[in-house]
Amino acid sequence: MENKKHIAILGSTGSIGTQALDVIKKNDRLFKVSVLTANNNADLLIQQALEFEPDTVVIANQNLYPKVKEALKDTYIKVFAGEESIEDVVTFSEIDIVLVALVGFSGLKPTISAIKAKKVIALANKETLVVAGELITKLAEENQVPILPVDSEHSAIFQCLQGELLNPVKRILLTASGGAFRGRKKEELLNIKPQDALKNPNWNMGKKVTIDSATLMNKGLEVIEAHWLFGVKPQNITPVVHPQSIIHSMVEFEDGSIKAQMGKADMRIPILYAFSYPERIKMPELAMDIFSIGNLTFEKPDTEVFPCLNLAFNAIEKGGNLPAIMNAANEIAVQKFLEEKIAFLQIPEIIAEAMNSFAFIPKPTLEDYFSTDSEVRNKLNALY
Ligand code: MN3
Repeated sequence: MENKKHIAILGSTGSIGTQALDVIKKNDRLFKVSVLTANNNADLLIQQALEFEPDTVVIANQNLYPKVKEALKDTYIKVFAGEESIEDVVTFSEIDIVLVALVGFSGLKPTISAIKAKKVIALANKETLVVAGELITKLAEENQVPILPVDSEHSAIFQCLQGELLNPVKRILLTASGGAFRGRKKEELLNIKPQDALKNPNWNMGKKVTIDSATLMNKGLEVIEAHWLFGVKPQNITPVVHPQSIIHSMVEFEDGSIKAQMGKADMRIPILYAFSYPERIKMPELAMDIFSIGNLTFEKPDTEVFPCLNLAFNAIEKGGNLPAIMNAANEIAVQKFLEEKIAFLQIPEIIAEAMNSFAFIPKPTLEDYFSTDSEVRNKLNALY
């Protein structure tokens, strides 16, 4: 009877994590939660653990261990603490799929560990591929582990590519909502506050990715992500602003055909597809009424007002540790903007400055990625 897929959710209290739990709850004859991990939100982790009864939970913040341990003392749930524990628990034999829904660079080490343990990776953490895409894709190939994209655009591309194994891709049309400030002029962005930037018109997402959407860095990170996931050259990846967020991306083939994947702007669709792949599972609330959609429109991104997109193209074209420099600078700049220590328009300036000033390493090792990341963080944290 027991042939449910066992799922480890890294980052279960975040936006993707909670939506993944909703998918599992509504399809509990197919999926079972095996591991839950959280950084600081002990209360929600405890609540999720009591509801979903995983084998194991990890609280990354060690100070919160006693609280979680005490709350789960009458259960069989194993409780661990510390970031290193996440790397261990993803290797447990009962796990089939590891959903990496951690924020930022912190997703890298657990992803490497899960790939080495030959787990199917459902990847919601784009920064892992941005920083170390070459290393991760090579490692996944060596271990014959599939990386199933959970980012909505990449899930769309992945779906468009089904059945097209032998057909070369002419280009990827990567759609973008345009973020909170689409159509604005630079002068209008001078006094932006975090709460203005945190309003994405279509998607309900975490803070980091919502700010990244507003600067268009999210699309830049996704160009790099698509390059590594699908082996398409950056010059053949074209960002398209599609404000309705109904088409989640497109693939253009040599014969002039363009395939698109459409659906509600609901992250549970790519989450469900990654969990059920290659099958499709019924989930009635995800259905979209095609007659309720008005026009679908497409425009070119404004790279003058939003320079982050070009920074990302530069980073991936030069390669080496430059995407890692860009990513670390972006993570710090976004955090400083959220803390109201810098202005919105300083975000791309800080990233560009970091990309020009830190030492370029053409062929980085894994250690180089970590040292680049911490050097950039330390320097920028000291400056701002
Ligand atoms: Mn996306």
